[in-house]
Amino acid sequence: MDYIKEKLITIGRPKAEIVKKLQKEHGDKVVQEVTMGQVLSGMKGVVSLLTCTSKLDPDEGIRFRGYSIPELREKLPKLHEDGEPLPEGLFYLMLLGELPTTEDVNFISESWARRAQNIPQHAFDVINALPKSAHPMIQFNSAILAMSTESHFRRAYLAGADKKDYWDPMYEGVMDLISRLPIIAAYIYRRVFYDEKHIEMDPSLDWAGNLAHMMGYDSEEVRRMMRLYMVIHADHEGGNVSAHATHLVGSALSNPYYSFSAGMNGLAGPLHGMANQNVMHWLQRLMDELGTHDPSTEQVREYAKATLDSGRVIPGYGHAVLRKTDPRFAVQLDFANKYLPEATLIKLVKKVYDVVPGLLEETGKVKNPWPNVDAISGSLLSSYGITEYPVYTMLFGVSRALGVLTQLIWDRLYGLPIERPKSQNLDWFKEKAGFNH
Ligand code: AMX
Repeated sequence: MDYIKEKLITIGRPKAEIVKKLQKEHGDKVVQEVTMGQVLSGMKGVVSLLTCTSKLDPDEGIRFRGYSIPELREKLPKLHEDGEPLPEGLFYLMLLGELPTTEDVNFISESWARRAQNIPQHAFDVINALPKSAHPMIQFNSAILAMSTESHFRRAYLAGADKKDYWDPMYEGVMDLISRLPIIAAYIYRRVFYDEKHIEMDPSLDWAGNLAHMMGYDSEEVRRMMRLYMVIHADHEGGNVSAHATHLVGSALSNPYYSFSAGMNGLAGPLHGMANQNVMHWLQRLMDELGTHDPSTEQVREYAKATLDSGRVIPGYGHAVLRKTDPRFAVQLDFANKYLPEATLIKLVKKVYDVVPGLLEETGKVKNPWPNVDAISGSLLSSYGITEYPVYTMLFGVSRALGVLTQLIWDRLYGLPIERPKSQNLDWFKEKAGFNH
């Protein structure tokens, strides 16, 4: 057993005992009252999940095991003094709840580089069987499902593993799956946009650096941006669609490939991860229709207003939980101000930021008029030359694996049961409301 697994089980067993105790001895404690409005608005604010990897505050934004993004940028190991933290370090933090050393990060980097070597050929065959015009998320998810033939978890379950040991094959599967996602994503990218001219992985590189390398970007600048991108998209508490779907499917003891694939189907929705691609289409159409890359603030306002008047959402703005500017937006803006002060798209993003919150507030119905992570992430990628918008959600997905799959290991450590909330029909809700029509 490697030392990370040793640590995990040492930390995990007592916590699993606490979860059991809470269930058994405090099971009848009322934790919250739930209103009809909450249920009918998609369970907003209803506490119904146990998630330890990260926590989202409406005003402050995300904290990963207690650390904000600015703190992570300071405290997690980096390759260079002025670099960005390595996602391997964030994975370690989310898994074990403590900050990693450089040696810990190197251990994970090497483990992922080794595990990434064994992708079954049929995962690539499945991708190749799809038309190149199929959205990258279709290709990505098909490959993820195809790789479930390799599932340690499935094999261990069929072999009759003890329930309290399920976390172990889950850990093995999660490590394999995370290690392979950059290869799969880069393969799809080069297949669709670079005439199938694939680039081999470089085992000496870190996980995110390798992704940039295999996509065809070898400058230290792009690698730095990719590390930031992979860190900030990694997790957003347990109730968002991709995290919740992964957890829900995992609760049926589905293997990590099935579970993560479910999460990725959710990420592909326009109100969730696909928003990053849609922001770019929205900005591109704005520039095309106005015939300029440098529109006036008034022109941007009119364009945004026309979007709202036609009954569409402005992508990249609003959030189901956040009530302030997303710190993931703020950190990317900070990064862009430092490294890309003259980038046309970043200037446009700032103009949109100047006018859209006010317009959304004027509607009187939008609960959060501020930008989310997707309002700028595509402009950052595009400014570094990664201009193919359809791959943006897939890159989000590669990063999201870090958080949701770490939580899946913890779900099995805690021995969480199958998830089964109660549903009711309309008559039940009408009766509760005393609604007699
Ligand atoms: N533009 C226009 N209208 C918006 C809006 C936006 N950006 N954000 C919210 N609204 C509207 C809603 O559509 C809803 O309208 P309705 O009452 O007519 O149905 C009303 O405002 C109230 O919605 P809400 O309670 O403020 O938001 P929500 O929790 O229901 O939805 C979200 C949250 C993110 C889906 C929504 O803000 C949205 O559609 N934003 C644009 C898409 C986007 O950027 N998604 C990415 C989110 C981050 C992520 O997951 N990656």
